[in-house]
Amino acid sequence: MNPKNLTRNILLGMGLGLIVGVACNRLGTDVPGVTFVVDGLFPLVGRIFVKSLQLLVVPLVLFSLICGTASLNDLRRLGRIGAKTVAFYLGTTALAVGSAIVLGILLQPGVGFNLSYESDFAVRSSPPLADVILGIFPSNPFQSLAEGKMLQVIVFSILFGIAMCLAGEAGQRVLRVASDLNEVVMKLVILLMLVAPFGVFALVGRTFAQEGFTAILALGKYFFLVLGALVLHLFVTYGLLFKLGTGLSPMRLMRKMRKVQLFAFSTASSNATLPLTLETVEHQLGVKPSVGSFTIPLGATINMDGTAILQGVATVFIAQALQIDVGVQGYLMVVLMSTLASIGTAGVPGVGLIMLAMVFQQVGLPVAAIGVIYGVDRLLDMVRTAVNVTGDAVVSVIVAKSEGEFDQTVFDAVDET
Ligand code: DAS
Repeated sequence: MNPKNLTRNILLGMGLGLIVGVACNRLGTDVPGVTFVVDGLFPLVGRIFVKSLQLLVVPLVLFSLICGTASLNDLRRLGRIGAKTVAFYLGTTALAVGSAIVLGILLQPGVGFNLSYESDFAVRSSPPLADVILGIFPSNPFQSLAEGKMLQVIVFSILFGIAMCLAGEAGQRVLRVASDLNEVVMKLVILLMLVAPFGVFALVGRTFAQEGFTAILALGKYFFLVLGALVLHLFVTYGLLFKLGTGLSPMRLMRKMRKVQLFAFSTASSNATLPLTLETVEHQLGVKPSVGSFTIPLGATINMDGTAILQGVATVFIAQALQIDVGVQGYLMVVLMSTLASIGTAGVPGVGLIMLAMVFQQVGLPVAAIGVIYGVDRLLDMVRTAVNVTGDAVVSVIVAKSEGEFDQTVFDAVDET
């Protein structure tokens, strides 16, 4: 499968999904066939597609991270790469939520919004922060793998890779097997991309069939402020960070990341997009597996700048709509909570609202008020997931280049369309 066509095919799937979805929304369920498409075809094809992607995530992270850690063969270097990566991830997340709060305070999206939140919105109980941090450490690696607990899989893979470095010839034999397995799993990713356009068609179609455009109009200021903040972070913050951090062209990065962003937009899941993000970062951006195999899985789990922007704007919006003065201390708590909450939550659809519940609980805002913004969240989730995966790629290139684990000829190669 030629990756050159992937972007075009995904765009085609998205475009068709948009047209059919809006048509179904306009026609309504009285028209024969609309119910079958909206409640049958779309969810079935969409779920099969996302499940098949999620199928790959655990083996891909396990083998790529074991190989990446073992190939570094230098514990000090691994520690340095880890420290740089986590610092960049948490730093950009804090910057994202902070800038979103400032924008919200300046533009006041919630002032005059007569908020009534008798909603049936029931947030799934979000784990207390201590449990989130504790949950990072696996007690049974096979259970972590079976349950797809990504941070536990990451911790286990790194520890296993380090042990392989210390195991001499035995470790080298395991490394050869793990490398071969990793190669096979990467081929599975390419195979799966063949059906991407169909999955994308169903996912986008269902979103627009269910939400249409009406919900957006009611929450216009909030919706477009989040959208604006996401676009600013994507092109200004990441553009500046990438240029200053690598001296390379941010536009070339964006062009090469386009299909990953479209994929993330369609699936609204960083985890589901992980196989494509890893393949693109290593084979088109020039990041060596020794770094990419670590930064990308970690980023899909702990780096969610787009989601942090939602936390910032939503907190200001709801506080303004309820005439509640959160205060400077309260907003600083929002920055801290949003940054820490992103550590323990996997990159799956809707996780942003679960994290928002954690933030609201911490700053004393009524969690039920989240129900007001629930109606337009799916579309915003799609956009912020595209921002999340772009942030992972930006930091990966910066860290790889700073460690000499970067192949500029790959980055400079002709852009895949
Ligand atoms: N859908 C999440 C992700 O996969 C982002 C979010 O819910 O905010 O990154």
